[in-house]
Amino acid sequence: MDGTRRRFFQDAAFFGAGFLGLQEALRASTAQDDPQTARRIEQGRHHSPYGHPKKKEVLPAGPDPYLPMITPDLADLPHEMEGGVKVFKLVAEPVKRKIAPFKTIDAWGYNGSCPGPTIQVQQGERVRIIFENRLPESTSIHWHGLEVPIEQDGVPWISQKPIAPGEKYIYEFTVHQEGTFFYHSHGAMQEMMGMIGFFVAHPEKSYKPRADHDFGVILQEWAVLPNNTVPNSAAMEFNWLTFNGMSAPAITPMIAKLGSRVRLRIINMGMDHHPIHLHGNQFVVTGTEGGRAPESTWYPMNTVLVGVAQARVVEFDAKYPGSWMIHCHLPHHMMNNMMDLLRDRAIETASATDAKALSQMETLAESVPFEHVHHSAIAENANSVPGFPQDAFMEMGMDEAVAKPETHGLPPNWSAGMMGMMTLVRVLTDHQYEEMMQRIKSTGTAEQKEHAHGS
Ligand SMILES: [Cu+2]
Repeated sequence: MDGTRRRFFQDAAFFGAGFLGLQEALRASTAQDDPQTARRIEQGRHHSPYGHPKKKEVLPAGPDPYLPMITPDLADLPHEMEGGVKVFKLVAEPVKRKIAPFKTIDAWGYNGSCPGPTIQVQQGERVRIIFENRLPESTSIHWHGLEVPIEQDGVPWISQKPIAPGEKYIYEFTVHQEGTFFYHSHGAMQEMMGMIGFFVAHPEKSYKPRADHDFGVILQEWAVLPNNTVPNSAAMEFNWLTFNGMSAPAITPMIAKLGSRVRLRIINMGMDHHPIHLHGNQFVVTGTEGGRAPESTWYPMNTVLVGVAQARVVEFDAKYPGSWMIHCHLPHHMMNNMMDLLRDRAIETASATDAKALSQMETLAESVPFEHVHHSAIAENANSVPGFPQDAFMEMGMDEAVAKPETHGLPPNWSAGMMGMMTLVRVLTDHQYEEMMQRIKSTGTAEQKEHAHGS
């Protein structure tokens, strides 16, 4: 059946089923979409080998309720229902993003956010994205990993005309897959300006085992010259590395309950591959950018390489209380503003004394424009030790500047050990967890405050 005819039948199913409610409509749509489902329904009705089972066992049940994914430091894109279609409004525009307490960049993103807000749907749903381009140049949106008709693929000149500044464009398709997908501009330089967001399709039937927490992380890298705010989208070396558009220690920790099952979905839109490492726990990779992976492929690991354009979904049982670090393990991705630091060292130290290098590092560390920055101790003879300094002046504790409910109770100067692509999965006991949820509720999460501030 060609795309137009299929859509006609889907639309007919939706409009015809107006009074049946969304679930019925979804069932109808799924049956139209998926010949296997349709066959199953038929078999159930007429050819059951088990005689005459109860009705509810025969008819496919509606989609299972799903656990929404939380994207720390980012909002979800709201939607409205129109005749059984989930309608989203997405606006591409320049965005100011505060990636660290002392660094705001001029990125491009969606709906005032970079990365863009998270889209969450359920397998089988029909979605309409009313898109508006407020960028100074043409753009389009590609639905990465989703099997959509060619005219919805979002590639300029191939599947559609580029969307000019000020223009609107409507994308519409049925999501027949489950998994971790993303939306992004199909211009390479626009991608490197930050134009990406999550598109999560929750399964019609819950994954087994079920997860109790579901978190999403977008990996991005930025080249921003000192005293500049505009990323160099043509750069091959990066000095700012972010999870969901925030650099450690400003990234909001993920909060999990002791004994729960945690799912982390990680997607990468950049120039480098990132080995993401979790401390103190083994996980299994339960999915890729192509959807759920069969359980026979799961094996224990604690570092997963998330390549460019890939998604990796990992799950683990949170058996151990504590604040467990999760970070990219590329050494230069565990740093902030490394270009400034390395520029001084690489160029100057070759011809200068260690003392001069030391004073440069001190000047740089002191230039951080807020109070209560704590450094680790150094030895009295530090200057006489070949190789010094390495990390001494890169560790800058700034607990107060990055405090939020989710950081409550961390040890003093916790922020000194965190930079770049790095955050915590905080596994809390029942009591601590309830307390934390109360705290988040009463104070609001970082994302909510940011959003309220921005709008
Ligand atoms: Cu990395």
